[in-house]
Amino acid sequence: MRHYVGGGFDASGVPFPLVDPVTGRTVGEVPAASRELVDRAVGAAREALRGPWAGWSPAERSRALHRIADGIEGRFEEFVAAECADTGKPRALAATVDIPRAVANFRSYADLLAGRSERSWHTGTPDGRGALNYTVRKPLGVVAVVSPWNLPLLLLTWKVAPALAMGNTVVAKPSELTPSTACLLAEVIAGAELPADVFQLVHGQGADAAGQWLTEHPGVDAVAFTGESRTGSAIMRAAADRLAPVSFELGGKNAGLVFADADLERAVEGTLRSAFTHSGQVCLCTERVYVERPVFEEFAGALAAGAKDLAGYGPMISAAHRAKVLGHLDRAAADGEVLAGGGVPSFGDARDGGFWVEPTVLTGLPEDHPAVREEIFGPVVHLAPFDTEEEALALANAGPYGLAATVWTGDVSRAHRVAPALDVGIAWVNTWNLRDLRTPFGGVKASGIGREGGDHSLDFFSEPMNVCVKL
Ligand code: NAD
Ligand code: 6OD
Repeated sequence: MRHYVGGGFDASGVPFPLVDPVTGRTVGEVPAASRELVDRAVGAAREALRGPWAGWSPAERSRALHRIADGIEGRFEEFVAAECADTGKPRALAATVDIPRAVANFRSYADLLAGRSERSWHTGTPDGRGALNYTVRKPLGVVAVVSPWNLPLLLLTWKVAPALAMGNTVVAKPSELTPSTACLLAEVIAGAELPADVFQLVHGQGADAAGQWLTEHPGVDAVAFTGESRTGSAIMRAAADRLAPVSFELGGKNAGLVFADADLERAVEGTLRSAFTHSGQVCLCTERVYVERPVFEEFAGALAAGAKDLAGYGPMISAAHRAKVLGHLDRAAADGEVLAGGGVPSFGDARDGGFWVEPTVLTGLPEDHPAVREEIFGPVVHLAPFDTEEEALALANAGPYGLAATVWTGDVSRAHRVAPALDVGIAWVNTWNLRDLRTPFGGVKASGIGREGGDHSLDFFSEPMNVCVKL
């Protein structure tokens, strides 16, 4: 585990333990960057803005992103193994989602950049000769990318790729819980023939550590962050003094709406996926499902049976995170009904030392209960009945978050009526987490600021400038 600063690898700093969530055992050490190293990383990234990188054309940067994608593909199995080791997620998930999406992140921004154009306007003038206005896109400068532990490489590259695409330099700080694939990415970038210093990597914790030192650094021109809403507030305060732009993808408490006219089998299968993928540790996961009353019992029975049958799921990321999830489950069991799970699985092997929680289905809790209102970020879903479309919308739209929602219905008019009326950034109808990387991605309310994806990211990571030429 090494930092990558000034074009070189560096293992300096007080080490902190890296823990395997599957067994709870310490499996390695990660050096925590000192404030001085963070300073050096930002300084090197600033210096790189004045180097050859500034002269690279969009086509050259596009080719560089493809080379990084090639580099990840060339070490695919290493990336998969590292992501599984850090997160404990099933191999199938890392091999079909995390690592392929990291490759796709670089390729899609590379392609978008290569085909991008800016607008121009002919403007009338009193002398009849006119003027030409055109837009120039400039990089923002040094971008800090701070990322979480749940989809470590996917979410890091989701911001690093468009930031580099637009000619910025990057200082990345991955989650202290999952640093391994970021280290591999630094090795790939180091070998991808980009100018030295355009990418820097520092490891360490968040508050009063590398994360905070980086995001409050006066040499950082913009902050792209994915993580908890509370952390977003702290980072926004840190960025406010120097008015640095921020792009935030934050927490969620996503609702699913199941109407009686839905294909129930499909709705159950989709909800099992949306609630329990990566043991609920995906910001887009469904944690509340509202089911139209005539099909509530049937849906609840089928979902609970499906949850009990789930195999091949992974653990919570850490002991502290599991304690938070189990705290919710204890209160929920006392105040409502547990239809499936609710406890810690027993394996009779080394996994008993890990941070496991059973896939859990709850019902019978009031809407203001912490388990229904707060983000749990674990394998826990609460079911409640509704009677009308208006009530379903009111329930889904309540609460502080507004990231994503899923609607299950067989009525096409209802689908088009309900989906846009949801207070979220992303609504899926009869599917979940189907992604087209060109579409706007992000949340409303406490779930984020700004949109990423496609041109939205390329716009955020650049400053448009108008040039007006009198003809
Ligand atoms: P977190 O906010 O605890 O940490 C995220 C990153 O921020 C880590 O790298 C951490 O070290 C750093 N950090 C923490 N405190 C900081 C500070 N004061 N200053 C600067 N950096 C700091 O989040 P997490 O626990 O790693 O991830 C889970 C959370 O992320 C959940 O709330 C989840 O919903 C959210 N999330 C949202 C999205 C989305 O797209 N909306 C995607 C993934 C995760
Ligand atoms: O799919 C994406 O682009 C994305 N940002 C997913 C976020 C998932 C959250 O855990």
